[in-house]
Amino acid sequence: MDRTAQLIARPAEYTAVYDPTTAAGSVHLRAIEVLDGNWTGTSTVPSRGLYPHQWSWDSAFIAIGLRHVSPRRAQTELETLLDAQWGDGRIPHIVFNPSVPLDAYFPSPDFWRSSTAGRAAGAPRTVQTSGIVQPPVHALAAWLVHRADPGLSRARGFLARVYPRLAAWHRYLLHRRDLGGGGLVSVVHPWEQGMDNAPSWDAPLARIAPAPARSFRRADLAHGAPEDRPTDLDYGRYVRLATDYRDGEYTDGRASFAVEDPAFNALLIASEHALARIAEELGATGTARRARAQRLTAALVDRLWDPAEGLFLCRDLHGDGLIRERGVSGLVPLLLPGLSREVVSGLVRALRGPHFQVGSATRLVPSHDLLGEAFDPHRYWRGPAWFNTSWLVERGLRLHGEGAYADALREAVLDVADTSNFAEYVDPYTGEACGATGFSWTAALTLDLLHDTHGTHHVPHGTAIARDDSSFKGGDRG
Ligand code: 9WN
Repeated sequence: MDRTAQLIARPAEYTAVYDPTTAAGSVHLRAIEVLDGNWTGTSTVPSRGLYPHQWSWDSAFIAIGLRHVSPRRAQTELETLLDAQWGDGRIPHIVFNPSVPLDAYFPSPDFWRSSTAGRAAGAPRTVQTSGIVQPPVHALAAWLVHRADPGLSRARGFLARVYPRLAAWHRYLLHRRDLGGGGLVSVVHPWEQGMDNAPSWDAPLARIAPAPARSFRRADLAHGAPEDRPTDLDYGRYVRLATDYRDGEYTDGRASFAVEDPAFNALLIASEHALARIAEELGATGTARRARAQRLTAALVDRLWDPAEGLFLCRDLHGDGLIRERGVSGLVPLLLPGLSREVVSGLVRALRGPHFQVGSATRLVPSHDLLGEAFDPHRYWRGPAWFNTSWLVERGLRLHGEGAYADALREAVLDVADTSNFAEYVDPYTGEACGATGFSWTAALTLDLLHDTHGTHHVPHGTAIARDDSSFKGGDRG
């Protein structure tokens, strides 16, 4: 749908389906209220204050939850994002809302200058975006959104319209971002991987000369405690990397920061499997895509698996190979089918072992090694637990037959989302809220877990459009 059509679309189409009398005060209803409050009419902001635009991987997670209460809105969420896709196939990490003041978020559109600096790469003329990307969760989200209401999806030609765009997105990543030549995709900025200040970036970032502090003004500190956010030095380096990329007209292949990350690549593989299903639904064959997903899985294990750790690690293309920091990113590949028994049991051991302590001392999956020097239970991606990563790990546990562990993690996610008021992230030991509350992907993934056909929680009668798809493992969450 084009932007004008979206703006004039009848709001009733986007109404969440629930029964407030049955569900008053419930976590389910409150999660829907968060998403309603963050909905702009064409997409959902991650958080009204801190992140007032549309973010790429946030929108994919949001659509995965929204599909249970408004499949139409979930489709629109993804369509709005895809309308901002660049000609070279990249999906930008932020799509800016022109009615939000420039100083509400940094870096703002006048920093990225997408429509001029990105012209050669095919940036859209009418909408302003950033020039970097985020993890490719979108094809997985599109497939799950389709499954929530196949009738509506077919009637609107949803998959037929998004498929070529998603295919171009994967092509961009596989052709322009295989900077190491080993088949995997590299990120060229920590914001691309989505776990901005993870300790894994410390070594590759240390080589980057920070932009002077006086050359930019952070907006995030107006909304969050400085000790829960990245440091000024981190920001100086983020700004330097983004400035250099922009000044090179967003041309790939020259980056001074280039890292192969396990979560980013695992999400690409999961999305490639989803694209195979989408192709089949559209009457084509998914064989080539499935074969590619298998090749990528082999490359992931070959390049990033550390058998001694029982964990995937990041690879620094300009440094000494594997970065020896244990992060949640290294656990995310558990969501993939086609892993050897050795890899699966290594990951489950790592999850429950001393470095992450899931099932014992921690409530959700910490973002970083509890025993690592850099661990900090409150500072953003250096220790706190985030709901999207726990959701991905829960999915992996279930896929690999670890139903009891998956159930326990699911229960914990639902409980902490509720008590933290849908926090952006939490102290992994106590579940204490950090960052923003009323955070969209926390609310959305809560809704998704509430609709899990395998778990013990059930949404109240009449509160949702639950769909079962018994044709593949994982019910409607497959
Ligand atoms: C930079 C929106 C985004 C998430 C990221 C999270 C944070 C942005 C920021 O917020 O990053 O993209 O300003 O810190 O790290 O994962 O997509 O929720």
